[in-house]
Amino acid sequence: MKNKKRALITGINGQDGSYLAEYLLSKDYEVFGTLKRNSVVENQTSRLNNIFENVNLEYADLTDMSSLTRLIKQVKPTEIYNLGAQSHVKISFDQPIYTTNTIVFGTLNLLESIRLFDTNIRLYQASSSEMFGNSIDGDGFQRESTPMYPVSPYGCAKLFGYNIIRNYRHSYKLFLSNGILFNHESPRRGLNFVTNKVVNEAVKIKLNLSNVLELGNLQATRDWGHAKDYVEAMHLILNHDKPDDFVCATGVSHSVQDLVDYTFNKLDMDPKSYIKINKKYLRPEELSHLKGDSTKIRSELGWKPNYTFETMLDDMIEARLKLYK
Ligand code: NAP
Ligand code: G4F
Repeated sequence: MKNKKRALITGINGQDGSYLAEYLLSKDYEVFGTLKRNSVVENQTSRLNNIFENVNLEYADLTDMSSLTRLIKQVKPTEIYNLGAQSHVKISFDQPIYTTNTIVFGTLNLLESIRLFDTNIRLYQASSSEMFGNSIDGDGFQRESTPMYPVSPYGCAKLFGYNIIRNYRHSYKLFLSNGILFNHESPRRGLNFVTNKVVNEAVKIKLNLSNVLELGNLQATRDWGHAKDYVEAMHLILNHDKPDDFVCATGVSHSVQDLVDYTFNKLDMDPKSYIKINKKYLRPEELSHLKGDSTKIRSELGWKPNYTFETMLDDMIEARLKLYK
């Protein structure tokens, strides 16, 4: 009998970690994942409710290399997906050192563990479109070749992660790949990211549970896709015949105002009566526009998204309505 592939996912209880775990189980993987110690254990694994009995959860922290080497020796993974991070851009301005520790030293701790203990492991690195900052090619897109000038502590840390992956790949001939993923959302998105914040508050207003939605910059645009589509890209990237870096995006961009308008209109409401701008949601430096060209992953790996901006939001609105009703 053929041995099952073993995947270790850092940040398995996050949005992407939970969808990726489901996807890999459907592909007959044995799935292991890291949990960070938290004083409140209730709800920590709520995104894993569907598969809780089928995954192996282990305490570890990306900032603690000993916990990672212990896991690598114990689990003997064939693939590692490094999804763990302090992933909120605005919070990275409030906690720049912690954010940097989780991303920069987290990635290095994993790389050193692989280099020292098992050089056959393949590693996927969760790189981000936030690394581009406000750099845009002449045709309005960002792609693999676009220069990267990040505008947040989170983006700067992710750029280090991206570069050190490439450096270790070339220096030590390891199978290390970056997915440069544009924003992706789902009903499991944290409520302090703008899509699920808008959806959640709009649904509450609809049900008379709230009467105001406070937001920051409505003009910023993002290339929003569905997390379910993006975890499939992660798996394709790591199962390619060579390690490489890929942009993953829908190629369609919308403003935060478009997001608000679509969500409120879907619920038969006029957003103008409820939206209030609160400066506390503005960032010290804003990344204004993101729109990704994912020609490379589409042509080389056959990836394409199934969800559009609208069907992604429909899924999120439906899930929230179901929850409150
Ligand atoms: P998420 O929901 O915030 O999940 C992040 C995960 O990382 C959580 O499980 C979190 O655990 C864990 N984590 C945080 N600090 C850690 C540490 N010190 N050690 C170990 N684990 C730690 O983020 P996501 O949306 O799933 O994103 C997954 C990855 O992709 C992140 O690296 C993110 O930066 C990157 N990314 C996301 C997007 C996007 O649009 N979603 C786009 C590009 C790149 P707790 O919940 O217990 O804190
Ligand atoms: O939903 P956001 O917080 O996502 P952001 O900053 O684009 O970061 C996400 O995508 C990155 C990929 O590009 C990931 F790497 C990162 O981990 C994360 O998943 O904000 C989106 C936009 C921003 O322009 C922000 O200024 O929405 C604007 N916005 C307006 N009002 C708001 C709000 N964002 C949040 N979170 N909350 C607001 O009230």
